[in-house]
Amino acid sequence: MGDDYEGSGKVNPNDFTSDHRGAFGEYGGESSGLIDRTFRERIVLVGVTMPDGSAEETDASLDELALLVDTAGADEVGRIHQRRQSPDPATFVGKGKAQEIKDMSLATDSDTVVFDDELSPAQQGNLEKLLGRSALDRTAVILDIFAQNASSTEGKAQVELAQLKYRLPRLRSSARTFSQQGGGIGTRGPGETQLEVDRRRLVRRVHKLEDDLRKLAKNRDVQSKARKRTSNRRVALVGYTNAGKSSVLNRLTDAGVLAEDRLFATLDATTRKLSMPGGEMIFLTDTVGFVRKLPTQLVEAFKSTLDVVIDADLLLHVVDASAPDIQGNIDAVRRTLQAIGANDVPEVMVFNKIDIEPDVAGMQLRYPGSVAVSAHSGAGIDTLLEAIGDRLRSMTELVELTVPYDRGDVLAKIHREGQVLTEVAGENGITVRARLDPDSKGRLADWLSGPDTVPEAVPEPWE
Ligand SMILES: Nc1nc2c(ncn2[C@@H]2O[C@H](COP(=O)(O)OP(=O)(O)OP(=O)(O)O)[C@@H](O)[C@H]2O)c(=O)[nH]1
Ligand SMILES: [Mg+2]
Repeated sequence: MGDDYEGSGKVNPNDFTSDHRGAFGEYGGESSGLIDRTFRERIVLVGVTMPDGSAEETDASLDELALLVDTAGADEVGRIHQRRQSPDPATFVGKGKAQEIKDMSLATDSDTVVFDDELSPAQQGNLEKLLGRSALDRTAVILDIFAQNASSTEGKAQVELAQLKYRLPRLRSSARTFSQQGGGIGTRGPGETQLEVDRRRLVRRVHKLEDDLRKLAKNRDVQSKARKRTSNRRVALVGYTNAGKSSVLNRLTDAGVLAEDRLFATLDATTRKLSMPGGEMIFLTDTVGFVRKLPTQLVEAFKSTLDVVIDADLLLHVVDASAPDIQGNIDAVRRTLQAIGANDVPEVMVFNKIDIEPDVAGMQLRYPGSVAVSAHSGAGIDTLLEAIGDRLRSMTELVELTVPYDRGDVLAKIHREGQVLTEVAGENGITVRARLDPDSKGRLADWLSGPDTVPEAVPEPWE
């Protein structure tokens, strides 16, 4: 391949001043991303173990990176590992290691070297000079996959914003110092022409996207407020990418959302109503999957989408029981939940794909209250529904209220907001025993009678 953009039908990745805007990724042309590229790039992967990590962790992370690279449409042809006290400020790995990477790249005829950790713009520039080929990091690969998979207006804007924030500081160093490369992961960056003009254009674009996203988030906020008013509980599906979150949503609600054997198939949040066996309605939301070291630019850009997770009453943490490193995946998800501020939301662990891997007893022991299911066969789905109901109920209080006969509106409100267990007509009105969440209890405080919290362990005097 070469710099033959003219007549090749491709858009010149260095010409991002053109006016048309296809999908995002516009700045680099090739708007459809990597999967339909005309060749599969050959990639050497580089992992560095710092003192706070282990060689096994680096290996698991590199296995995941290989999957990400494959999803982005390229092949791993070699792998290099180094232990270091700290990253080299100039080249991330040591000079000797860099030479080793170059030798392996030549021996394997690789096009690109992908580092498992984020490279600074300077490191990236230096490495490209040293290696004579593209030097990318995990973040660039993940951004590229997101770029391919985004389909909604909001999803596209979020990914484009994350890409721009990643690219802006790298504008200078992404000006290629070698010319034999064209196309491929990460090359869809602006070239060296009119650098400052280009930078200003990109900054303007960042502001426009942030503005658009704010408006979209406002809209979402209105919808979510409307949902809050109904006081239906909100449950969010979270988990490692490809664990089966969308499949579980489909199994529970006939949502018909895309479920595919592909990393990051879902980028947009989809919410469906689910009617529980006890009759109450809940909102169930499917959202983007997580991986190790999810780029901060993406987490920030996807903030409004991830708000559904933070605001949820309960998380269903879906785990692929057939994955090679289950615990590593769980830890990666937990770390991301922590990063977005959702680590306090109660969680039910759901071990999925038990049709492939039925032996989950060990994991279930480690995670009390977890459920084993198969979204495909439907096994365990009833137990999952029960577990959701139980957990949600355990978060509500059993209270007693007395409502005068002329306040049918209050009675209706109790029915709407809580779960009514008994209604007894008395002298002063109707005495209702109901389960209410703390918000509803506050709104209905005027009508609380008797002990305002009924201890569940003591059935008297109502049972
Ligand atoms: N055998 C088996 N495969 C499953 C099961 N659940 C999901 N899968 C498959 O696993 C793959 C991923 O499923 P999705 O539902 O798309 O997973 P996801 O967690 O939504 O993935 P992302 O949105 O990409 O993060 C698909 O190929 C599904 O068909 C299951 O219970 N058993
Ligand atoms: Mg999905």
